[in-house]
Amino acid sequence: MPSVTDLIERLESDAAAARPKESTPDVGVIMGSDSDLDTMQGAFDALDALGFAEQTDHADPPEGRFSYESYVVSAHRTPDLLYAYAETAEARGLDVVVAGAGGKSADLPNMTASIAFPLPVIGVPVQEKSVDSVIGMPTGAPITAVDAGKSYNAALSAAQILAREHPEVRERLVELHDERREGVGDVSAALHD
Ligand code: RP5
Repeated sequence: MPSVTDLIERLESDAAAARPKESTPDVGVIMGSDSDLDTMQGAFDALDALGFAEQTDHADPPEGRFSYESYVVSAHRTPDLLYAYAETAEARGLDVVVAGAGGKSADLPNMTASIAFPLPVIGVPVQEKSVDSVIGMPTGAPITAVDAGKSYNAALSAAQILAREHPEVRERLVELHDERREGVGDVSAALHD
């Protein structure tokens, strides 16, 4: 299992490698603790539904054009990892980061947005009590945020950013949207059966 120092070294060497965009992850999903995983699972579900592959080793990218990576990065337990993650995010090829944290000091999304600026960061408050922390950024330090727990929507928003440049992501987003729309019709029809 890699240590925090190993992870930092890997992030830095991936940034220095300047790999072609087709082989780097497009979306980064990070969370403050493994206890956030149940809430952040929605982000993975949305990215999977959109056809993004999980990339675990940047030197060995998965099949398919679009991928995401995931890390647990604690703003308080591993501030050095947070700094390395956010500072290398753009150079490692990411287009957008989805960052979730909970508790009253949910600093990970905000600090990631500050350090990775101008890369867009979408914050997910993991619980109700973390909403104020995640949306409470000062003027000039932007973050986009979803409501507490809405990591699925955060990943869709990340894909919407990518869709501006990639028609295939746009197409899949629209398909998924239509599937959900038809699902509402099916539920209504079932009421009358
Ligand atoms: C935050 O503290 C994490 O994002 C998590 O939501 C919360 C509690 O973390 P654990 O004590 O469960 O690791 O930083």
